[in-house]
Parts: sequence; C-alpha cells; structure tokens
Amino acid sequence: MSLTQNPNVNKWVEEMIALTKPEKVVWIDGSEEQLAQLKAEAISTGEMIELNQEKLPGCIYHRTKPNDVARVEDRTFICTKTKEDAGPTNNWMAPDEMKAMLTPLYDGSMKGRTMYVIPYSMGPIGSPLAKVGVEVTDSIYVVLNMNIMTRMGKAAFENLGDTSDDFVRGLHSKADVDPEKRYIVQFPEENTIWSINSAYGGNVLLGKKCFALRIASFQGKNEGWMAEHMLILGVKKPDGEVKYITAAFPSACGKTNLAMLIPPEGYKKAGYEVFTVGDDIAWMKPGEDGRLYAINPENGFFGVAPGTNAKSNYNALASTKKNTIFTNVAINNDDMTVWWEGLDKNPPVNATEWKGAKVNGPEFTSVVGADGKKQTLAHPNSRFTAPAVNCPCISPEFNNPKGVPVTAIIFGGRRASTTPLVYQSFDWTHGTYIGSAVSSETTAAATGAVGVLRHDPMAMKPFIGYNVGDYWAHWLEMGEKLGDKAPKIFNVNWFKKDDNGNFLWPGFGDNMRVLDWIIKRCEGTVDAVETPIGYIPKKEDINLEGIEDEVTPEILDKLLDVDTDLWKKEIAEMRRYYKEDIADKGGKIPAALYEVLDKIEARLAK
Ligand code: OXD
Ligand code: MN
Repeated sequence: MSLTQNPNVNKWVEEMIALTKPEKVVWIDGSEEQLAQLKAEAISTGEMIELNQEKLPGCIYHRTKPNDVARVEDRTFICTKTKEDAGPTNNWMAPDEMKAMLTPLYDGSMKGRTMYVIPYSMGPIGSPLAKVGVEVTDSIYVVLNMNIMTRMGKAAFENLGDTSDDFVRGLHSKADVDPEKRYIVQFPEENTIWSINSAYGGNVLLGKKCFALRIASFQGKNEGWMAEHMLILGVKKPDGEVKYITAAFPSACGKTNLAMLIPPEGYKKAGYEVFTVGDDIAWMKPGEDGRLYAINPENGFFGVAPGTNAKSNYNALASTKKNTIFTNVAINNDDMTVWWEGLDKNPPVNATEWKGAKVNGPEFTSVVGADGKKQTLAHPNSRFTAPAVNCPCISPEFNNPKGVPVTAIIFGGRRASTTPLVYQSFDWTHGTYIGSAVSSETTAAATGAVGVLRHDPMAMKPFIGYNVGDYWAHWLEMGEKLGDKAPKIFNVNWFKKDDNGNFLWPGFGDNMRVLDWIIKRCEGTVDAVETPIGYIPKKEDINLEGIEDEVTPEILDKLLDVDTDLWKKEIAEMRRYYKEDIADKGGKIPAALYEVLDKIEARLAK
C-alpha cells in the first residue's frame, strides 16, 4: 500500500507498475523491522552472504556478475530535447527515441519479481538544500545500499508533502543484467532516471551519480546552486575555529583519503583536527550571509576497497567494521571476514575470490596473467558501502540542515610534472579556468596507456548533466553572485615526480601541511609569490616539521617550481582542448575563460 497521499508519486508508481509488471509491490518505510526482514530474505536466497557477525556485526556481502562491476560511461546518456543541451561531454539521444528503445526492455522486466518503492532524501531531511527522490527497483541489494547511502523511508515523503511534484523519478530494473542492453539514462528536463540491465552500485543506486550529480547539476544551474563531485572536510584549528574546504579530484587521486585525513603528530599536538563532512559529492548554495554553504547529500560512503588499510586510511577502514555491505571483495572462509589487495600482506589461504571461486589466496595472487598483472582476489573496483555515522572523524555538522560555510575550493589531478604542489588562483574567474583545466595522468590500474593526460573538467566530465560550456558559465555566474564572499580557489598536485620517477611529496596525512597554507591564505596571514600561473607558497611558509629529511629544501624547490616551457606547452594543450574537444563539438566556452588563457600566456611570454 502506498506510503503517501501525493498524487504525483502515486500516479508515476502506477505507471511503472503497469510497465514492468511486478508480481508484488513493497513500499519501503525505512523501519528496522522491514530492513531486517529484507536482509534475511536476501541472505536466504543467496543474493547476500552473511559475514562473521561477531567480528563484523551487521555486515553482509554481495557479488555482482563479472560483466557488471563498474559504472559504464559509454552507455550513460543525457537525454535533453536538443543535442546541444547535452553538449560535447555526454552521450545523447532524443528523449522520445530513448524511451521508445527502452520501453520494450522494461515491459514485463519485473514479472515474477517484487518491485520495491524507495522514498529517499538527498541531504538531511528538512534541509532547505535537500531534495527528494523515489526509486523503484527489483533489487534488494539496491534497497539495502540506498538505506546506507541516503536518508531512506517514509520521512522523505513527509518532507515532500502531499502535492509537490519536485521529486526525482528513478526507474531501475536489473532485467537480465545483459551488458549489451545496459543503459544508464538521465532525462534532466523531466527529473527522471532510467537504469536497466545492471545491478552494480554506481549504475543502480540512483541517488548518487545519476541524481546527486547529473540531474542535480542541471537543477543547480536553473535554481542558482551547484552540485559538484567534491569531498567536504573541516579543519579545526587550535583556536577552536573550523574552516571548511571542498575538493574535486578525478578518480584514483585519493579523494576519500583526503576527506578522512589524519594530521601529522605536530599538528595533532598543536590542537588541529580534521572532520569529514563528505567524500564524494557536495551541494553548495549561497546562504543568508552571502557565503557559500555546502551539504553532503549522501549518508554513507561507497568507497573503493583495494588499497584501503589502517595506514592509508584508518578512518575509512574503521567505518567498514559494522553495518557495511561489501561488494566484489574476497572472503576469508576460515572466519567469514573480508579481504582485498592492499588491506595487509596476508591474503587468506582459504579464500573465495570475487567471482566466487574457492582458491588458495597466496598461490592465486602469485600468478601473473596474460596482461602481465598479478591476479587479484578482490576486483580492483570492489567496494564497501559504509554508514557515515561509523566514521570516527565524521563532522558534528554532518546533519546540519544549513550546511557548512566553504572557505576554500581545491582542484587537483595526478600530474608527474608541470603542476606545482599547490597554487592559488588570482580570483574566482581564474579559479573557474583552473577547474576547467583539471586533468590527470592515467595509472597502470586503468586500461589503456600509462601516463596519458585525460581532461576531466572539475572532475565532473562523466557527471555534468548538461552542456559543459553552460556549466562553466554557471560557475562564473555563481562567482559574480558570491562576490567578495566567494571561497578562494586553489590547485594541488600530490603526485609530482623527480627524474627517476619517485614521488616528491609524501602525501596522505602530510597533505595537512598544504591545507594549512591554504587556510592561512584565506585568512590573509601568509604572503605568497606571484607567478604567471597564480600564487605559490614562499618556501618558508610550508611547515615541514618532522619531514625535513624527506622533503629537503631542494625537493621543496622542485615541488614549487613553475617551469615556463612546460607551462607554455600546458597552455597550448588547453587551447587545443577548448577548441577540438569542446568548441568544435558544440560547447560554448565563456569568453572570460579565453581571457584567462590569454593573460597566462602573456605573463609566461614576459
Ligand atoms: C566514482 C565514485 O567513480 O565515486 O567517482 O565511485
Ligand atoms: Mn566519485
């Protein structure tokens, strides 16, 4: 029975029932009893596996099909009325054409199955920045994950009210999990998402990338706010004041690690603390005082497991110790716990690898495959879905409906050369340019050539729900609206290397030293060196206490170096990118961004 009087919700759910023809319909109220019952059912059918309830209370395991282990960008579409409105960074099809193609796939796709109707809120219930979504799905895995990742249940409907039409309609059916018929489709003009033939996280937890980034970025443009692929962290200073920073990085650049950073000893002793507000998505809107406020629309972390350990990210690991869902990691059959590459150096002897085969872990992981890489017990994109409340450093402001005021915005990527450890933009327009120029070198972990530069503007390339040129224009408009209250914009690069290929900067907790400089710049308490590309730190202003042996003055010189020749090449590449990848393909680049390029070029020529 429906959980809401809202006729818009009820009409849409009726239509989805008529289309997919489920045997049964269950409305998710979010109660403990209902969740316990669904969990038990999923365990009884084998869809979920119960883990060791003493060591990992409340934790369960799920294995997806081997063909269904990651987001599928080539099968992700933005269906706006015109192709131009989707722009050069998105796949596009006309909405009617897409619906005509997908309707037969959905027709009867839930026959013999249960449809779950999930009401959820992205953002704290009742927050003026929050938004409501309803997802219908034929997957219990989706229900159990959405329970962790969102504020799920009846309260979301109460927040929506009995008449509003302002909710995002998400239709998901795993159908036959056929990769040839897999589509992840956003209809931004209709607040609608259709996802079919996948049962993997990012493709099916429709509140996350589909709603909170693709649909929300479009809503934000129309409503005067921003949906960004950014972590949010708070730095508490010894005087007790907390400064909030958001940061956008392409994948494989350590976003979750930065969000949950543990400061070096010296900082801890001095009284610094870092709090996590979010690790993936920020919704930001000007507040009553004219400053930019951010909420994390999510309620949990959907993190990559491999590489997570007590050293690389103690807080993330601690977050996974209860009420967590593990997807595609390995199981240690001796005690029904979980394992992944990089957790420790001892793969379980009696293991089940991510595809479900029982193997001897050490033997299995010593075999080099045809691709020259060692076999892995856990899939490289295996995940944990962990409740945010589990995180030892979760911010006390996590549920604050007003959000947190943003002092600084950071962009970054993985760059072996060219880009210094940190630099500050001259102003918001220059900062927007820096965001548009975000790029990262591919790592050995990804397919394709290593070290190839991939452009990923604002780390949003796969997530901007409209034309990237209009998105950049929206950034510029937001800057105008915020005026002198706008956050300061910085760029960082933790990945600069020496001539022998060694990283110059230790990273992880030591990134606190860079955050420290950024905060002081925002407060106006440190000077900087003006270079053609922006302000860089004076050497003495980066606190190296405790790592003087590792980061010598010579190394610091290299980290902060701005090489004119390399930057001339960088600017030439940006001109090529703007022209060939964006403008020639229908992206309208704001004139102000070309002016920034001209100015940097002129400064470099001097
Ligand atoms: C991503 C993620 O792919 O957060 O960006 O999963
Ligand atoms: Mn992400």
